[in-house]
Amino acid sequence: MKIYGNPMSTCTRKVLTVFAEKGVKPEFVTVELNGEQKQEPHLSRQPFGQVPALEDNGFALFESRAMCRYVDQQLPGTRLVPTDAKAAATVEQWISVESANFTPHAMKIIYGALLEPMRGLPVNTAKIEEGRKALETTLGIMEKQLQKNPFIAGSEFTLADICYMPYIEYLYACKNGDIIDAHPAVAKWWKGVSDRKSWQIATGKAN
Ligand SMILES: N[C@@H](CCC(=O)N[C@@H](CS)C(=O)NCC(=O)O)C(=O)O
Repeated sequence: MKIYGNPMSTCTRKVLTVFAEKGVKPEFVTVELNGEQKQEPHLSRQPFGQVPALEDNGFALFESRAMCRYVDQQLPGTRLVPTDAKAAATVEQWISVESANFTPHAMKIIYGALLEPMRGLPVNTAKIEEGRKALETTLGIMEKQLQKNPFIAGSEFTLADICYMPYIEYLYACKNGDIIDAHPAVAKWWKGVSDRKSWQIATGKAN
């Protein structure tokens, strides 16, 4: 399988973590996020001009969460989305929380504190505060869940955990990790999942 992505991209890292959990290294083609992603040939792989995109023997796929599910099903090894209907639905529930109630708020903070300043704009305090306030509700709900369970969807590490990880890494990188640390069960879970070899590989800290 071939991944067209960028090593710094949150969505690319999700997919790379799934590969690493399976012990497989995909063929990786770097797409620079300097405009290359908005031009051909990449636009034919990802019509929104974003990374990542996947190719597998003529089959093409975009959207990182769809790619994670595909890779999980195609490669042997421990399933990151369980086959049991209730367990699978619980994983999907927490991935929905991630995509609707976690990531949009986290990205406000990451844009305001890191990505806009990287483009020469001032730190956007209003955007950061808006994101932090909104994330507080979600983190409170995650805290309750993680007080009772070692992983976000229950007793096993699943795709649901992976989906949150790239955004949490960037919250720390942009010096807003205190909102994670203020939730002890979330912070403990983050420490455990981010120590996993798969995450170390996906973020270039291990081979
Ligand atoms: N929903 C898409 C989002 C992809 C996305 O936002 N990619 C970012 C990098 S993490 C990107 O390509 N940014 C550059 C751009 O939007 O031009 C997915 O999950 O794959």
